[in-house]
Amino acid sequence: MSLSRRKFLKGLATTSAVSVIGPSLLGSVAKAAEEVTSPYSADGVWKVTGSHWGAFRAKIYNGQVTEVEPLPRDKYPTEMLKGIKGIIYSPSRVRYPMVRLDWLKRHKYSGDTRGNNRFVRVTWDEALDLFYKELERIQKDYGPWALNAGMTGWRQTGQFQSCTSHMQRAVGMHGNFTTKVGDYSTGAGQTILPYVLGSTEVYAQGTSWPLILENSDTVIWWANDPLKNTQVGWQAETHDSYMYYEQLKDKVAKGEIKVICVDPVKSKTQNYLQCDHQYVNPQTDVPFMLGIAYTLYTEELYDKKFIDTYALGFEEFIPYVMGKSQDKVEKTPEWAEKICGVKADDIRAFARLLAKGRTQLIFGWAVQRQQHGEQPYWMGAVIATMLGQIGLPGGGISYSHHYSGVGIPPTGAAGPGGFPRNLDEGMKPIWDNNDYKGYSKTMPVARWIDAILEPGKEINYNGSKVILPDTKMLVVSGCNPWHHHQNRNRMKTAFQKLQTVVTIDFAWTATCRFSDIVLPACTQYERDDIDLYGAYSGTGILAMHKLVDPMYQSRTDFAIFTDFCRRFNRSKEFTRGMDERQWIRSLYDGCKEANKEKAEMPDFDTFWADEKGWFDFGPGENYTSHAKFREDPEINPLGTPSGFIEIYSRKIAGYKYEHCQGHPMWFEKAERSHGGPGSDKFPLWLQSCHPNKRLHSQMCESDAFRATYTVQDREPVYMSPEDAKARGIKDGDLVRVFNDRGQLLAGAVVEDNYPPGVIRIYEGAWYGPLSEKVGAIDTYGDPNTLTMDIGTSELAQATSANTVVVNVEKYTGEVPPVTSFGGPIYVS
Ligand SMILES: Nc1nc2c(c(=O)[nH]1)N[C@H]1C(S)=C(S)[C@@H](COP(=O)(O)OP(=O)(O)OC[C@H]3O[C@@H](n4cnc5c(=O)[nH]c(N)nc54)[C@H](O)[C@@H]3O)O[C@H]1N2
Ligand SMILES: Nc1nc2c(c(=O)[nH]1)N[C@H]1C(S)=C(S)[C@@H](COP(=O)(O)OP(=O)(O)OC[C@H]3O[C@@H](n4cnc5c(=O)[nH]c(N)nc54)[C@H](O)[C@@H]3O)O[C@H]1N2
Ligand SMILES: [Mo]
Repeated sequence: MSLSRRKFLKGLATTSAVSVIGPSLLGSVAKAAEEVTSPYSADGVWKVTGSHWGAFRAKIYNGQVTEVEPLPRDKYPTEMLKGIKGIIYSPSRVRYPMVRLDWLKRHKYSGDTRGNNRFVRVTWDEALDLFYKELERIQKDYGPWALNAGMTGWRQTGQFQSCTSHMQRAVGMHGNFTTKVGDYSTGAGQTILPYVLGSTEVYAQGTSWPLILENSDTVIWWANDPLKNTQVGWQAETHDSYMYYEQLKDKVAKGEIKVICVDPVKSKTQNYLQCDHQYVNPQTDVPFMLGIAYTLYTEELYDKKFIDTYALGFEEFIPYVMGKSQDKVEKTPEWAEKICGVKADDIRAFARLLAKGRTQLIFGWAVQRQQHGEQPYWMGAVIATMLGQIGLPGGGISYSHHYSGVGIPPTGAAGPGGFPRNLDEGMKPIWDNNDYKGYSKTMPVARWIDAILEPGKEINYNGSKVILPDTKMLVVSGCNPWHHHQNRNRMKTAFQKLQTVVTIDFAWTATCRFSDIVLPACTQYERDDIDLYGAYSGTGILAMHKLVDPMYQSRTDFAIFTDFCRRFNRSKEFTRGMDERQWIRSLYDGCKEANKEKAEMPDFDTFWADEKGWFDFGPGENYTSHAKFREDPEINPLGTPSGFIEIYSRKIAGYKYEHCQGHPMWFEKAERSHGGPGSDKFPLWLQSCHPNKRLHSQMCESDAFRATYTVQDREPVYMSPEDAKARGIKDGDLVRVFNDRGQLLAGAVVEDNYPPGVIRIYEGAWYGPLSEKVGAIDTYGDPNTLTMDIGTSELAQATSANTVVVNVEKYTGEVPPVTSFGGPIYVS
């Protein structure tokens, strides 16, 4: 289709939208006049709602959100609230049910052109019928093993409108499907730590900030950027952590607490706290830590009594450190220096400092999102065990303080339940078939592309075998795999093999582009809901008021799947006979009942009508991690096989894996900068951290807000002055970033925060391929165009997104337009 035709059709879409707004405009003016009861303003209605970015109130005037501001309760709101309006009114909204042209014409044989973004608008009934027929065909011709509806992600907040649950319950009422274990966030960490500390740790409550501020002499932020990462939360974020960061900054300035950020990059947190920075070469934290362990051991700075009482396996581990086992290499600081780039004397000084006073170690998650990501986490636990402070306030180890308000004293209040993901007891799917033909029903989260490319392949996973299922069809809701998964060109090859892909979203992401049927959901700002205010703090219960009506032809996920279930007579079972308001009310009532000992929550109607917008559970109480275990390890054992901290795991050793053995070890990476494998050809390490001004790919579609950080309309690539100069690149230049897996255009931002050999492109940048062909350049700057798609090890098989090297050059070719935004090409 020619560009002019596309423009013409887009023009039509706008005109019809205007004509729809026309008459209703009058209505909403009249309505607005009646509804002006709010003390906040006389010329519009203010409503409270929530989001991953926090709770806020929005002004609605003439049926449009005109202003967004944080709740007065939120003393440290994130700048990202400025991007909210742009999500609702994004030109990249999914407006109508759409079906890919070639799929309509050639059906399951049309995979070769998947991604060409040419779509036909259909009615809701047509789209849902096609979707239903495809599920029928897949269950009939193949079986549950051929359907993957198991992916999850950062769906918007709200306990009732949890879109992935709506999709999985509805699709599950029709038939069974394959799904995943683990997640991209902490796949390696949550798999290794139960063997070592007895729980996943990564999602555990952490020692409360007041205790850390009072008791710690030293705080180590290890691979961690909380100033950046606690701007968002899994549930509406209170941002109370920032009050404690402020106090920490104050104590750093007064010399009362020493804070060190261990990171190749000077992070936002380090810049804010004005604290010490310990540079380490990327992906080499384990050698650094082995050098620390060597020092603690040889200088007898470790806590023998603690190890004897609380841990097992030190005897098996120490010979490795001393060069008496395995590789016969002594892990001296001099040995470590050559790999991790930290001077041997500095390693010794670091170790001595850790042992000197009360030390709180706090790990972030990016360091386990790399090949052998299990090892730095295990090794961190070993160091903490040697220091002997686990279970003390302000001491020991945490793997979660950068996440969702962990460390704010929790109230212990129960949040509202959610819409059920699974079938109710006794319900059976229409296709009641559990025969997976020998394929595994679940697979490690990041191995689903392997399954498409190599069906039937047997892989090791956490002590068992997984046989990758032969996937023919995908259903995607509440996640964006064409942002979250690694290696785009490999994904393209895999997607050509798929017969049908169905996506439900409100934003026309790259996942929509690579789908066959796309259904328009509405945003959370177009529906009612309730949420816990503060995921880990349990600060309150938040009313999420619908701000505006669903735009275009979008619907709530609940409405979409209620209608969908009508196709096979299951809509009553799906909804349990309740409408949206009844569901929200019942979740609220359940929450009120669960908290009755704790607080007197008002009835639902009072709660919903309250202008304040949320119910307050009051202040929380301080909590210390692992304190009970320390108090009495016999009565309160850890969840490890022995009940003790396992420095050596007999169970893991028994798996006989090459890349995860009986105790933590250093393994060289498949790709590593600073002299590591691949660096002769591609000398720069690409880290794809979590964005400072987005939640993954969410809000990238918010045009005006995106413009506050793009460079020549592209995603920024941050790099050191040295690397830029060596390549003749200046701040603001358009550059090409590439390796053997792919290439992308990005805009150079030159910053002192980056050391030579390290560049950053934030994950979640919308993939914008110049064409659907394998190898086509990405016009916007999605780092997963370049990343490697391999498992961390046989243990966790998690993502290794941060194991990748690349090169950068100034771009001098013809500049293509950015193709990521603006939705599909409409074809009639
Ligand atoms: N290179 C690299 N890759 C990474 C990471 C990394 O560090 N580096 N990090 C990984 C991590 S930790 C994570 S958690 C993942 C995140 O990966 P995802 O969770 O897949 O990322 P999001 O961008 O949050 O995608 C959510 C999608 O759901 C849609 N959505 C939201 N709410 C609703 C709703 O109510 N209804 C419907 N129908 N759709 C909705 C949004 O529009 C969006 O397209 O990315 C992973 N990928
Ligand atoms: N603003 C914002 N906040 C978020 C999110 C978001 O998308 N936006 N996503 C949320 C989600 S889903 C998750 S999983 C968490 C992610 O939380 P994390 O995974 O902890 O966060 P990242 O931003 O990827 O990386 C944190 C730091 O790790 C450092 N780092 C990377 N590799 C190494 C290494 O090899 N060694 C050392 N020492 N340091 C290293 C980086 O330089 C960076 O400063 O964040 C959550 N918070
Ligand atoms: Mo994550």
